[in-house]
Amino acid sequence: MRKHFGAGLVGALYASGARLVAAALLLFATAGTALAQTAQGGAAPMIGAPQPWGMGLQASGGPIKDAISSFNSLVFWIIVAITIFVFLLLVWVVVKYSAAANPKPSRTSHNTALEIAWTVVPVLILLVIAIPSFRLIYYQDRAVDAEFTINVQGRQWYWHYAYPDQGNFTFDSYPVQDADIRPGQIRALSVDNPLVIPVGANVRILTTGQDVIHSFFVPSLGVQKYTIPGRTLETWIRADRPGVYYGQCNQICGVNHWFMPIEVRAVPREEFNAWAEQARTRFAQGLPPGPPPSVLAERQAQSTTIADARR
Ligand SMILES: [Cu+2]
Repeated sequence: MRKHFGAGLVGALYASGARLVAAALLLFATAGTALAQTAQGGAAPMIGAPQPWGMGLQASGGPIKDAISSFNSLVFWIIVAITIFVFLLLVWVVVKYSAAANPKPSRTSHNTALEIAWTVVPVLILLVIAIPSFRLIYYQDRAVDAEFTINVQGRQWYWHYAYPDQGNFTFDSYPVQDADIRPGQIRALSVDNPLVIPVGANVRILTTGQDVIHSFFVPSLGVQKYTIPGRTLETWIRADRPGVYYGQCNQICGVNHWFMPIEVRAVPREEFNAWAEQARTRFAQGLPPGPPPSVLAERQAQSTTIADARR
């Protein structure tokens, strides 16, 4: 009976210890990548995009992502501390309570103080995680002092954007086809009509879906919001550095799901005003609500060909 108890305990500790050491190694590697990304930051326009072999979070282009990154660091260091603690505990148990070192195990079956501690300490750790976590959720939830609003509508399979405060022009956004990619553009992320915002402005984003659930996701700006038919959800973005921030619909929404990359260009105020002025004229006629079925069929055929070529 006593023997079983000891073997079970050591076995369980060993299994969780091995898992945690593996997790710790992965997390150290992640932290290294994040530090390297921070070191690369400079005055040049930022490119918020995935990188080959990137393991950490994407670099931050604004305050929401800053908050996400710092919350991520908090949880990371808590995990590191727990991992080290469990590992040391494991070593201590193995060395001190092996059959050779401890031939006559104690008959202790419980220890009230210890049991209170291992209940209360995890609760405290969870509180330390939960409080900033909820704060972050509410921070992302509503735009405070938003300068203007952009309506984002997910459609099968493209994005439809509207700028109600700049003359209510609307436009559609499609990915640049592989054959048309120019230097500086990124395959499957660059689009024909990017979303343009002024640097430093709080921009309210209202999302809705036309057909199925899509998701507006731009990691470097720390935004992800579902676009749900019949519902309007709110969130906001702010880019503190000029640059190009890429994202995608990250809700599997149908066969042409990949047709929904997002490109956000954060530009100086004057440039934004000039763009809005020009966009008002350019999109004044109002684009048709979506491409005609023939174009859709053609695009679907193209994407199938591309998918075949990749196989
Ligand atoms: Cu989608």
